[in-house]
Amino acid sequence: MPNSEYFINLEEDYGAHNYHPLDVVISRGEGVWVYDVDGKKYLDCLSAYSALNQGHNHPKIRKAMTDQLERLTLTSRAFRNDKLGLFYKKLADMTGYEMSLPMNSGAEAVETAIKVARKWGYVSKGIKRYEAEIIVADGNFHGRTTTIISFTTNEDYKKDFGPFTPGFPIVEYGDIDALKSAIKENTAAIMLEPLQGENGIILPPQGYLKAVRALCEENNILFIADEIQTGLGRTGALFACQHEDVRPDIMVVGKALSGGFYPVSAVLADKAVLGLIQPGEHGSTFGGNPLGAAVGIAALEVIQEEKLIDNAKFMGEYMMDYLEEIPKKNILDIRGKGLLIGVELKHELGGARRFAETLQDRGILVKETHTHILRLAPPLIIDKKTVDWMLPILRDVLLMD
Ligand code: IF1
Repeated sequence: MPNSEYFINLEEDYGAHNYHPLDVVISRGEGVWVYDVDGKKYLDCLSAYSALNQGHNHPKIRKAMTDQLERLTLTSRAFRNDKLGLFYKKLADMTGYEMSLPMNSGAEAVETAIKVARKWGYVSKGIKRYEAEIIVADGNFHGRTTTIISFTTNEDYKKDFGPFTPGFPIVEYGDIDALKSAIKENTAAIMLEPLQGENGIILPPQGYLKAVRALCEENNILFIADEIQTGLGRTGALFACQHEDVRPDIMVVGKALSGGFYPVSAVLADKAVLGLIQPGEHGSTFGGNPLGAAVGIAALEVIQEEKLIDNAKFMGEYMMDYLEEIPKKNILDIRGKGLLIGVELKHELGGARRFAETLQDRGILVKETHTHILRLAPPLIIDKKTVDWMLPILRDVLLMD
């Protein structure tokens, strides 16, 4: 049996080096656990950046997928299929949005939301053609396409990849006055993450999302929420915006929409917005395919049937209470919502990677983000017994020299 080193070398020799992964070679996953090629077991505390809210290889989603695999995988949207309508209905029933538009990756869904908001700006709001702007936030992460990186504020993500797409003014995240000043007649939308994941689990000030919602109302602007990472239960609510009782006009979901089986994303909105899209204006070969639709329905059912939202809330609070009691030897800050928790280490320690590697040795997989922050985000199916196993190990490692 080839060992880890063999697979690592293959990746290094033949793959583009667009990542710097931990050197753990995983070959099997079940629930909250993964196993490497040597059979060592780890708790997955990243959950593929929230795509695995339902855990690895969930039996119900797997069954939906294999059943569908045996019948029909792809029709293209040139023909209809007997799963897509059911997926639309499930999304509408569960989220309260009247319509949806399915895509594959998260970035594609964000691109879709941008196109829909621009069209709404021209057709409904009467913005002069090709002058529509979408305001975004400093520190945003919405994906990797050329348009999306046009408005990232992280140089690594955009340097050398221009020319860029215009039309995205950037304002300070969490500053409502900055947003107010950026609004112009040609503002079609504001696009935000309700909690910035990649930027280091950054929560906006209390009341910010509500104020954004009100500002959008006053100025006839669409509120687009990117809940690709925060949505579908992760923060202890179906959508993180719901913590402030906010309903965005356009909701973007992905990742856990398939429970990690297959890329499935979607843009959700009411008819007044999504109804503007006409045949031929947008599409995707695989978007809305029956395999993805079957997987999506099952993934959403698991969130409901297993009460993953309640569990995320309960376990998240339980973890947070414990973590806050750990002496602040290495810890600068702990913040988060539900099961999306960031532990920021003191910057003089020289980075969180060393802590991630020690946790790997101790059987817990986490990933550092922005050098100093450890992101704790286990699958939402995690039970108290497992959390009680994990917490003392985290404590030990967070107290190391
Ligand atoms: C990578 C980060 C997380 C997202 C939000 C859209 C997308 C993402 C809020 C795009 C994707 C992923 C992408 C992945 C790592 C991961 C990530 F660190 F890069 F930022 F989760 F925090 N909106 N996030 O978080 O979705 O096209 O990837 O399906 O790029 O390495 P995608």
